Amino acid sequence: MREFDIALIPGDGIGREVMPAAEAVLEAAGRKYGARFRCSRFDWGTDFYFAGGRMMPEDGLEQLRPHDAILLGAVGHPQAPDNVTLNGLLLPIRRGFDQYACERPAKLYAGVESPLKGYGAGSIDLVVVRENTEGEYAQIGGFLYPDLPAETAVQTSLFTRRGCERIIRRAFDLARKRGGKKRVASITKSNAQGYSMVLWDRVFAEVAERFPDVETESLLVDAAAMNFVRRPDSFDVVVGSNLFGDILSDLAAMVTGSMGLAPSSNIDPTRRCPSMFEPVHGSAPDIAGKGLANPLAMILSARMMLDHLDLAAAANDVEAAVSKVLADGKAMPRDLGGSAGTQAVADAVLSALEQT
Ligand code: GGG
Repeated sequence: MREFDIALIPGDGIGREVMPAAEAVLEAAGRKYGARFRCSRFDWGTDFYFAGGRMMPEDGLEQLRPHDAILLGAVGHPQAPDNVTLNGLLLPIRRGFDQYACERPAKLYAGVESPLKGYGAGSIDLVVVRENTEGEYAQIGGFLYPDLPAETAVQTSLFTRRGCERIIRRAFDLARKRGGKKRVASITKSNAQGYSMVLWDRVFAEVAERFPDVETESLLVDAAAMNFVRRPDSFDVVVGSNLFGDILSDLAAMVTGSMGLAPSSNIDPTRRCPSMFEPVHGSAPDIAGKGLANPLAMILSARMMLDHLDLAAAANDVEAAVSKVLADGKAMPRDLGGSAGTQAVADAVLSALEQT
């Protein structure tokens, strides 16, 4: 029996509703494949912030460090500034544990309709690889003359050769591993960002030379957004900076059906620190507390965690169970045009998992 210590941070809003679905799926997959997940729950997030002024304790990273992996639900609350919730929890974990590789797959499943005409099951299948520790999220800057007419904000992006090189290399490795189109698209804006993105482009060209078997293209981020709509089926691996990757992964989620299907990993490939897995979606306060949220993005994030923990067979079964539920269409979540609530969708996945 393989044993794993998993830290659960349900967080805010629907994060708390979709987390139990992932826990139940982990338990079921573990039973089937001889793995035990010892889950410890950390009730950090905006309630913790309202009570004590911090999104997580000062020693939060030290509490998380001994775990094999972290599952996170969502962060964000209408009564708390978004920069506080993000900078108080998610970003310190990503940076503190050097989780530099954020991978966000987007796949058009059978039973799910793309808002774009003419795309069938499997025709869109891409992964956005997002740099996760620097770039536009570096939080370097400040305010000058606050609340005066001359109020000024300065924000600096940070692009290092090491940071660009390691994420771009990861994207090429992934294109080889996926064994599909073997194509990497680099997202840039070097026409306007004449330093940071010029370095990015230069490093991309250098890394590409080491992967002659992988096809490449370089797209300005605006052209990439257009082409995600115009020819989404042409993409395989798409590598971008922290901000560009974040924006394009929402677009990728929507052209493959819904944000409710979009999982995400935050990986430290050296495995020195625990990696974190979370749905791309946020806390969705408009539907929170009503049992309506689609748990599939959370379940598919747990699937990515299983894969990271070298439980590939269990991960494949979870993906097969989700595919079956979507193809059957009997327990379709509301964001995909059905009427099934969180529990009904989770139950359907569990029952499909038993049958696979
Ligand atoms: N599922 C985690 C979550 O709540 N994400 C919302 C969010 O604002 N993420 C920002 C980011 O990934 O950059």
